[in-house]
Amino acid sequence: MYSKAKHSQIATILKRAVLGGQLTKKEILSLLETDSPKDIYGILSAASQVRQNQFGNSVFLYGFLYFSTYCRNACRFCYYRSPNPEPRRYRKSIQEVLNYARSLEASGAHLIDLTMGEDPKIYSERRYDTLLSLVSAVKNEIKLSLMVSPGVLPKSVIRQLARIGVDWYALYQETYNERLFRRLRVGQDFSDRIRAKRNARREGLLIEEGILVGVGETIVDWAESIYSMMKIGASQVRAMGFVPQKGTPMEKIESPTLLDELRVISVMRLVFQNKLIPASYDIDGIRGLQLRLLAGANVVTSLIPPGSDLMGVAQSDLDIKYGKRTPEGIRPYLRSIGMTPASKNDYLRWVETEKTTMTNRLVQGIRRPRERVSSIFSHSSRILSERGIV
Ligand code: SAM
Ligand code: MD0
Ligand code: SF4
Repeated sequence: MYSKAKHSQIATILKRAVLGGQLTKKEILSLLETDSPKDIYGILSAASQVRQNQFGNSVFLYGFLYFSTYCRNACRFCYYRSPNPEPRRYRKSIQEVLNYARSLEASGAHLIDLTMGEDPKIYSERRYDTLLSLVSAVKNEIKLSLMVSPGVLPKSVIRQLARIGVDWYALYQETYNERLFRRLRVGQDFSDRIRAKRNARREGLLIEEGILVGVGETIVDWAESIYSMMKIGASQVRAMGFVPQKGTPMEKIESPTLLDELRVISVMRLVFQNKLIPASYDIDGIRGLQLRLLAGANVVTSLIPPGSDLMGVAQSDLDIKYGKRTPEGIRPYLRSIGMTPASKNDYLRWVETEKTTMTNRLVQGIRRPRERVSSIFSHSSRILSERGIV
């Protein structure tokens, strides 16, 4: 039976969250656990209000360049797992990637997410030169923020990415339940994946963390994961509803309900008040954006250059051919739901402020030799002045 006491406890948590208060792990769990429609509605509204307070109606737009669809891994949920004969495998050249990146820049993206599978060709190189030269080439030519989503890289390569001037390292744990992790990411090491993110943080990169919803996790796992993503210092956090993929062992598993994904997104917004939360085009296409944004998301991700032969991840070919899945293509839709794309400077300013915040947190939280810390500082202030922000 649902008690009045429980309802008033949730109302108190929400009031505090809307005023910017921090939530404990227990409180996060209470919000996720409730199945009272009235409370769920309250949580979604509170999250919407926090998003509005922090970012207004403005939305950031991320271009997505999946430049190599080869992968040495066999994640059970993923279309691109190595044993799957279904996906079209390609590896784009630097010139091709530059053309796509120019097209995304012209279309109004704020960031370009350079993504690959753990491509065995690239992962067999001692210094990862193919990856580093591709990222450098994009950095030199494109004046947008860059995210790299390359899988688990050695520390030395992460350091090189930071030196090149990449802003973000995206690496999703999928779940902080280690047993479930091992079932999903077969043969991969839970701690190695965490360590790579810590290394990226120490090099001054921002990190994006994420969980999958609907892959056999429990509500307690959601709470643990959200709490752990906060502890690791993520600046962007996502919840991706699982989409079953042809040719994979999870082909017959159904997607979670949209409400489940929205519940996780909304609690993320209450916890990560001023951080970024994506609504991915890759899950439900354009129609899926509105509710995710209302639940607290403030970034639309997985926008792909018009007419390209690049692929998405969970929706590998949805809306790509006719250029609907582009920053330009979704602008009228965003306006129709009362949202507007942010300016380029708004985004760059957010990133640089966040870098300073995260660097300060690192300096306060970890005792490190002086030189390392000061090199992070000088790196961050150099970028700010290069971009004309300070
Ligand atoms: N290979 C790199 C890696 O795994 O970190 C980068 C690829 S990243 C784009 C792949 C992410 O997409 C996964 O971490 C997962 O969160 C998400 N994803 C993959 N398959 C999915 C599916 N079937 N449904 C929903 N999300 C999926
Ligand atoms: C997305 N398809 O944003 C992309 C991808 C990788 N950093 C992101 C999962 O939904
Ligand atoms: Fe490879 Fe990434 Fe897919 Fe796993 S999620 S199979 S690492 S592309």
